[in-house]
Amino acid sequence: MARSVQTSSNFRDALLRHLTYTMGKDPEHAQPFDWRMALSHAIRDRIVDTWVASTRKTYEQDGKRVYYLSMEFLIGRLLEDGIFNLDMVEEAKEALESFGMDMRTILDDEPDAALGNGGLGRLAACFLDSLSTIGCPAYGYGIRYENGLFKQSFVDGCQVESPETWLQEPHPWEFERPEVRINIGFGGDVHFENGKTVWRPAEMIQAEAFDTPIVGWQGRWANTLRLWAGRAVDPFDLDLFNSGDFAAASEHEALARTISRVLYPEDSNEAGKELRLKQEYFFSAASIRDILRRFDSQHNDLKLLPEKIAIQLNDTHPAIAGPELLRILHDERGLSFEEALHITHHCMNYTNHTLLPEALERWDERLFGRLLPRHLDIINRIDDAHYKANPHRTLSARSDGQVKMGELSFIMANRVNGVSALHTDLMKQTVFKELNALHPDRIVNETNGVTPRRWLHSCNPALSGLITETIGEDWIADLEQLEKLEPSIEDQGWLDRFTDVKNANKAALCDYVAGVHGVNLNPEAMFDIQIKRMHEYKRQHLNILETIAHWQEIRDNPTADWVPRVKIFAGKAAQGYHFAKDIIHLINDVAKLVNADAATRDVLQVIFLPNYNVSLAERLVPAADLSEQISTAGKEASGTGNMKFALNGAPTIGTLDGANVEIRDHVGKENFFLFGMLADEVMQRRMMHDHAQQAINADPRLGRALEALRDGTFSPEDPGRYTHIADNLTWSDYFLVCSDFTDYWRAQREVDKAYQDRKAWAKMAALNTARSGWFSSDRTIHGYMCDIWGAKSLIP
Ligand code: DL6
Repeated sequence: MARSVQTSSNFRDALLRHLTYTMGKDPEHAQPFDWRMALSHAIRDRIVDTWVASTRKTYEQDGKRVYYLSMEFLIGRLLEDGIFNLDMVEEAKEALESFGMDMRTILDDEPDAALGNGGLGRLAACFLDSLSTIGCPAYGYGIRYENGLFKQSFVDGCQVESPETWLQEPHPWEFERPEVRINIGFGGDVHFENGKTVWRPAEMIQAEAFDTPIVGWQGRWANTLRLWAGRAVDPFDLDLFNSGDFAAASEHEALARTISRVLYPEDSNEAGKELRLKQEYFFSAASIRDILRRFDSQHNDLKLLPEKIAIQLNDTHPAIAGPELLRILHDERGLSFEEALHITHHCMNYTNHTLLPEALERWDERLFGRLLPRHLDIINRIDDAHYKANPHRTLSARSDGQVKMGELSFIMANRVNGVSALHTDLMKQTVFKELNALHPDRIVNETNGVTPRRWLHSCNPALSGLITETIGEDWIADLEQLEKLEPSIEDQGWLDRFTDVKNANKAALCDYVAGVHGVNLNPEAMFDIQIKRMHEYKRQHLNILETIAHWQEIRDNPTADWVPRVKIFAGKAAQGYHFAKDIIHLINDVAKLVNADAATRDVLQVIFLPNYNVSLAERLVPAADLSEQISTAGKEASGTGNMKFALNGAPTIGTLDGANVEIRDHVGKENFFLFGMLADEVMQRRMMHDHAQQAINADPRLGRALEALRDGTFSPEDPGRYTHIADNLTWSDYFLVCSDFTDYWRAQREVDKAYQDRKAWAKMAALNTARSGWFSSDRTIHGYMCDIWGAKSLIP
């Protein structure tokens, strides 16, 4: 006790010191921003102590280091995460309160680091947390996007994009490393000189490192996230400036900075495509140089590389890292091509995150050759070597005038993994069928997971508290201990407390929505939530179509015993994906009409919350009653939102797709609302030319809902607005919305029925929590360490 008072007063001093000397403010006049910065610095100091000790230990022990290369790290806010991981919630709160400040207000002042699109980027962030918690020496490498993913707002129900400005204020978590600047070349030509191949790039951009420490649970270990920013080699042309051409004088700097300006620039035009490829090479090449520099500081035999480093390619975006490492080993370090290939192969591993053909990267070889001429030669030689060993031309990484990054990654990698059991099986049967036949041991499965620190302990403190009170706190770093909750679930008193937590979380969400968006949600209703990127395969349109049919049915019979529901959506559509943007518009139009309908609004509300990001998910996940995971079977590689909801006590309504399959196996089929075709049935159904019309003819509810899209019910001011959506679903319907509609409707009515028995529902929800322990990213990372990297924890 005495120690905690002591620590607490030390922390108060540290907070005041940073407010005074780092921020230069008197507590009397300090603003929430100043307090946030002071608190961040005080917390950061503690993290840095761990960070320095971890780095020192990594050098001393010279264990294997893991390098996670990812175009995205969707880390969100870091202050709350740091406070929770250091177990300093009470100290921080007390210290702030002693100055009359409210911790929630301070935490909410932090902008989200929106350095990712969705699941792939958030997975990378969960992995960083788990790597540090486990104590595996690791570095995340990515891009320090100045503007990240766009900010989404709605004007008349339509998505409008504007730049995200998370770096407008000082970012307290990063350390600029001006001494780590690496020149990255583009274009130019390749020469053969004095028996050596030399690439002379035409353009150079400098990559400057910014480091963020990532601390694990209880501050026992901290790894580094190193993000690269684009800088000009010659930032300023004094001659041009003196001649009066001020804009041209700084042009180099402006152009160099565009490389790290936004995530996934619009690539529907040539300039956008080129910038994207440049981004990929920029961060991959800088990372490889940095990895080699660190290796060289401790070793002088390149043959040791595979023993000392493991590189993980998060999707194909960093695939060029393979040819780059090979190029340096061969062209610059003098190894034979075969030896360089052998070493590179044993360092590289590749995670596939999608089977969608349009998401598998392919580059026009003219563009590729123009930007990376030497790499194109090297890819040809990799292909030749692979062909020599396995004479099958179809497996080529370069064919039909394209460079195929999926095939290249597979050929280069020692291990290739899928992200759920079903996805890994489908990968073997489809995209990598022939390559898998040639290399049958290369593909392994590592089902995704989520960090329990952020996705339960910190985002749902009331549930975390109840769990800790019931089974102790070891579950936070050993999530499978949640199964110890099962006996308590039989106790009605405990179950009532579980339900009270959920109700309080729902009430908090209602307050937030009312305060920020001016909409009053019914806290007594079932909160039915679908939050994820907007995509046809995720089928937000199936959800809204069922909502329309449900609304029509309530209007037919308004006095029946309807189970009140609030349908909540959130998600961004890619800027050029017009159909997905039209679905957002439709949901907003449906919300407008339904929420204003006096006959139905007590039992049905619809809301689309703008600007979905990590912080919004942290509010929504603990408040959910029902989790919508309704993708066309075979299309969602894994999903991770599905795991967050189950962990926080929201049963799933879902298809047998991605990790839903494993979630259902774990939570029990009686605690999961299954519907829809299976992946192989989907393939068969698509062969029927009239699958959609057959489904429409068989289900009058579906026909009526589609008719409401056609007759302008939801857009009287522009009656034709949604005709194309109805037509698409009637005449094409690639994602089989119509074919799955009837079964989805059935499953939704089963949900209604189950929700009416509130005790049984509470039990189902609590069992979802108790049985979701396997979905911790700690379990996933242990899998990678053991099956793929051969890396060890350095925490004793
Ligand atoms: O593995 C993380 C995450 C999966 O959970 C999602 O199912 C999957 O869609 C996503 N993949 C991507 C890649 N591109 N696409 N589409 O984001 O990865």
